[in-house]
Formats: sequence, structure tokens, C-alpha cells
Amino acid sequence: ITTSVHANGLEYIEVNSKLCYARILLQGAQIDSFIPKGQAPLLWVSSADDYQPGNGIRGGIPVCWPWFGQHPNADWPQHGFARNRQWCHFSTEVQDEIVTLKLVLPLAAADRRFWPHNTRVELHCRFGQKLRISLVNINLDDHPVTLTQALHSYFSIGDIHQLIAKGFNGAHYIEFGAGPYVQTEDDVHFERETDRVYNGLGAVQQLHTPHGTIVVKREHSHSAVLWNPWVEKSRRLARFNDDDYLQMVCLEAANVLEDAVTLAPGERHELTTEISWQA
Ligand code: TA6
Repeated sequence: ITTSVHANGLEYIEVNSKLCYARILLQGAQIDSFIPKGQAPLLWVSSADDYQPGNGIRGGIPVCWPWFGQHPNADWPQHGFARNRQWCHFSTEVQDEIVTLKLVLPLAAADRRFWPHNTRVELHCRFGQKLRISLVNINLDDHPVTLTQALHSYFSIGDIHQLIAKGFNGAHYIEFGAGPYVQTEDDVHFERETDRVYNGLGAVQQLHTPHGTIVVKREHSHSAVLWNPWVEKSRRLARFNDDDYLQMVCLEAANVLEDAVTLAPGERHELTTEISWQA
């Protein structure tokens, strides 16, 4: 385990074990690389992102907290402020080559303008052959608090035209503000901009590529977002190459819409996702 500073001053921690290589930035507690030993990278980062401090990096696993998407107050940052803030690394455990790092967003770094609550939020990252991360919330206030959140994972999938996303049948989704639509078929293929906010979704989805499958599991989450910007939006997205949409897809473990999290005083909630490769 080593800590280093990126050329633009962003501090990160690298894990290099017999089981995997991984890297996490203290800014936003953002994982930007996870490579199981002997496998290809599972996460995708745009080459158009030059790691300027202050933005979430375009790729890896941005932490969307304490709200997902556009806030009703349009002046407030999309996907919350946690991804633009400096988190603190407070715990390292190593057992049987599995490295667990824990980071916390200090209350002082939370933005009291947007979030005048005492909510402790931690990211627990378990780096092994699989990547298991938990976004842990503890309500330190004497009143209930409601938040939405997501682990906005960008996956490296080779060619979007050959990708089949599975495990969505029976769920319902909102897309571009319309719906809900019920998903009847199990598979999702990509032929256009896709930005689906699923609810009532099962715990396991798979991203089938010609070279193998990325398995994404969720715990304490009944919602997820499936996103590919396609041609037009790719041209408008910051820190994103016009043809980047061909190589990536986002499948985001979430607590959004009817799956929002309300914490009673003292209550704890853990949004967990586990990512693995099946050849
Ligand atoms: O998760 C999908 C989404 O909400 C898209 O609508 C798009 O805005 C994407 O997130 C990226 O958002 P960002 O603020 O990181 O550019």
C-alpha cells in the first residue's frame, strides 16, 4: 500500500497485492482503478480527464452524495458535493491479501449550505479478487434525515454495440423524466442514449461482453442507474471524448426515488456493491 500525489496535487492510495491492483483518490474517496490480478481493468476512466482538483473524475466510481442527480435547487451541484471534497483515510486492514481501506468525509468538509445535518458518511473499500465497497451513513442528529445516493461506477466493456446487460426483468424504470416503464425482457441492448433509473430491481446484474462478464451485486439497494450517453450527449459532456461512449457503461448501485434512505436518529445504513469478473 503506498500513498502518492498525482501531478495535479490530487493525493491517492495505491493497493498492489497478489489479488489486485487498485487506486483511490482522497478527493471524493473516488476509486479510479481496479484490476484483478491477471485480468483487464474493470473500471473505465476517460482519457479526456486531466485530473484537475475540484471536479469528480470522469470514470471509476464517483460517490454521489447526499443527493443523486439534479437537486431541486438547480444552482446546487449535480450528484451532491461529496465527490468534490477531500475525504480522510482513517483505517487500513490487511487479511489474507485482502486490503480494506476506510475513508470518512469530515463533517467540516461537508457543505453546510446544502446539508445542515450531522451525518457521518464513510466509504469502506475491500480490495481482493472482487471489489466490495460500502457507502456507510450514520445519522448523528436528533432528527430523521433523508438522502439519496449512488456509487456511480463506470465499467470498461470494450464495445457498447456488443454489450448485453442482464438481470433487469420485472423492474420498472424512469427515463428522461418519463415512465415508469416495466422492463419485461431480461436483456438490455444499447442503440441510443440510455439513462434509466430502475426501482424494484433485483440484487444482481451482469454486463456480458465478448471477453467475459462483469457481475455487479447490490445490498440494501433496490434501485440502480444504467447509463450510456451515446453520440449526441458524448459531444456535450465535460471531460469526455466524442467516441468514449463506445467503451463504457455506467451501472450505478443506488438509493434513489422511492428507494431514498431515511435514517432515524442514530440509525446506520450501508449501500454496498460488489464487482467481479467472470471469464
Ligand atoms: O447517472 C447518469 C447521470 O445522471 C447522467 O444523466 C449524466 O448526467 C451522468 O450522470 C454524469 O453526470 P456528471 O455530473 O458526472 O457529468
